[in-house]
Amino acid sequence: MATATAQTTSVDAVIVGAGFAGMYMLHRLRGLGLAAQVFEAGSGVGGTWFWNRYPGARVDIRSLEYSFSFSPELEDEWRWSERYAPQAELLRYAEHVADRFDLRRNISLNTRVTAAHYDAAAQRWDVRTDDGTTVSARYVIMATGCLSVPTDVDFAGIADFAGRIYRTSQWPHEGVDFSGQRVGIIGTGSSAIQSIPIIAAQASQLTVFQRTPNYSVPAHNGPLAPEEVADWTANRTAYRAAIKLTPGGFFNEPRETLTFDEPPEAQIAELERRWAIGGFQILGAYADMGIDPVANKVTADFAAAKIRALVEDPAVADLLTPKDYPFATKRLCVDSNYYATFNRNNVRLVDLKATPIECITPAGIRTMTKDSGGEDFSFDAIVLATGFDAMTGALDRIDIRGRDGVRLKDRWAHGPQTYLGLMVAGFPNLFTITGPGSPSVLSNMLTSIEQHVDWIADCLDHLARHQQASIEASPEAEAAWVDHVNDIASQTLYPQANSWYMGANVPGKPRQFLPYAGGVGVYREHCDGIAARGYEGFVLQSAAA
Ligand code: FAD
Ligand code: N01
Repeated sequence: MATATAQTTSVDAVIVGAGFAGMYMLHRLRGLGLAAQVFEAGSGVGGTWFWNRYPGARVDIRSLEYSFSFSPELEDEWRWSERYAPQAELLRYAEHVADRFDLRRNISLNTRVTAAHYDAAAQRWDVRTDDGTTVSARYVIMATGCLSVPTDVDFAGIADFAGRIYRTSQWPHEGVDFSGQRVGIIGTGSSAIQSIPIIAAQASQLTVFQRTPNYSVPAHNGPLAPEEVADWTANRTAYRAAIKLTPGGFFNEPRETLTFDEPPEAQIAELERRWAIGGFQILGAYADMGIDPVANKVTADFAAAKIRALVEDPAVADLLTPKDYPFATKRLCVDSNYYATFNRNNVRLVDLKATPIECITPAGIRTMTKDSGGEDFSFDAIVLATGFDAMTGALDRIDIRGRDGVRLKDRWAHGPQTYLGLMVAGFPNLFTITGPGSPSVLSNMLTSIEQHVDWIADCLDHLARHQQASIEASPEAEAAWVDHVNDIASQTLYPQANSWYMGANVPGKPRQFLPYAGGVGVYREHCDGIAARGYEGFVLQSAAA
């Protein structure tokens, strides 16, 4: 068995990324007696919660559920303060996990993996990092994150801006004080929707540049009630088991009821009830919300009425109301005071569909209209809340070459192809945690991360017990899974939105619905069944002579 120390050049497994996925993977591999080394580009663990420190950043799945379930001791000793924990607390939790399970001794921080090349004769991967290290590994596990690479936004003139530019996803660790400043924010996705109310309360002026409005539901966040904690603690085992079989990997009381099974007044009452609870409860209201456009419109109209009620200026309310895609087909946002923020007299909304950004000037942002000159805005600071090259971005940025030197990026030139979102044909012993083709970003990611890590760990254990040196998806199984993923997606309304789920936010990225929309519980059954049938659809090989 190889050993893993800072000087090691040969390990059983390299894990890329030290977010929740990479850390739990390391813990499981250690439990199997495997030597693993984690490389993390950031200077700390925690992934998403290390990088995204913008004001208002917090989870939008209940913290009790968005947390690891693999260790009862960890669950017993950790206390969440709020229903939806803020970023700083989530980062403390990630750091606690690293310390509690003594993970840091096998995590190299400030180290970016730049390449991974498969050596078919040796049945091993050669992994290279940006500090010149080369490591040979039997297995490579990509825990690189689905939302870890910001999109490249290259507004003309951006380098000439005289003020400060901040990205929500690379926020300064010391925080930013916007007091007395004129601030412009570009984007109205989840990151912007969380940060806008807080920046608005601090800044002298906030101008929000919106290209596409998003649907957002209230979080109704607050301190975690002792009775909620007591109930969770008493029933945790049953809750955790049930969560694994839900569609989204968390509880939102999903019903079988179809929208038009109920009269309009009952529909409104049900949607009101869920709006009052807050968060993703609304998604569980009707089973046909995600598949039937007419049914979906009932919820969309309900949400539009809420926006009209919350925003005093009808013209602003109208601009904030999505019109060209069904409800929740772009990632639903969960907010604290977002819509009411537009009632403040220091906040202005700019519609980029009518007046696109022409350039960034030394003083601020210039927009343009079709017929006449643009408007100049002056800012002390600009916030880019412009999103991520989701699901494939981090993998694309590593030079990954499988059998016969085939590059993963080329293999995926027309969109990612995977078997279960876990492996790619032609890339033996390379695993992707929450990869494209798995429920991933459509779910509570902690549920999906644990499921993938456990599946991979069990798979490696199986290989060891059966004296197998490699596992690889067969092209046929991969093609069938891709068909299945596409088939399920085509039965939903998701493809109707220009979303990052579809790769639509990155110019030139192939249009393909990236995650698996069949649900976490159904997906788990697929994975478990495939493993139980001797890793059906995978080719296992013993060590080469
Ligand atoms: P990440 O946390 O993204 O970690 C991946 C790590 O890999 C990063 O630290 C990155 O630096 C590192 N890395 C990438 N490439 C390389 C490389 N080449 N070399 C070395 N290191 C590399 N999900 C939910 O379920 N609920 C939520 O409420 C929720 N809120 C979110 C809020 C924000 C602001 C964002 C951005 C995402 C949110 N997500 C949420 C999704 C979130 O990404 C996951 O919940 C989860 O944290 C992902 O963990 P991970 O370990 O898979 O990836
Ligand atoms: O990114 P986004 P995000 N000019 O892609 C706009 C998770 N998350 O960081 O919609 C002008 O959603 C873009 O406009 P459009 C969650 O999964 C969760 O906010 O493409 N505008 C959009 O408005 C989420 O979905 C939480 O037309 C430009 C915005 O920028 C995912 O991370 C919090 C532009 C980007 O929105 C990503 O969220 C934060 C341009 N050139 C994140 N380019 C929770 O609440 C982009 N935009 C838990």
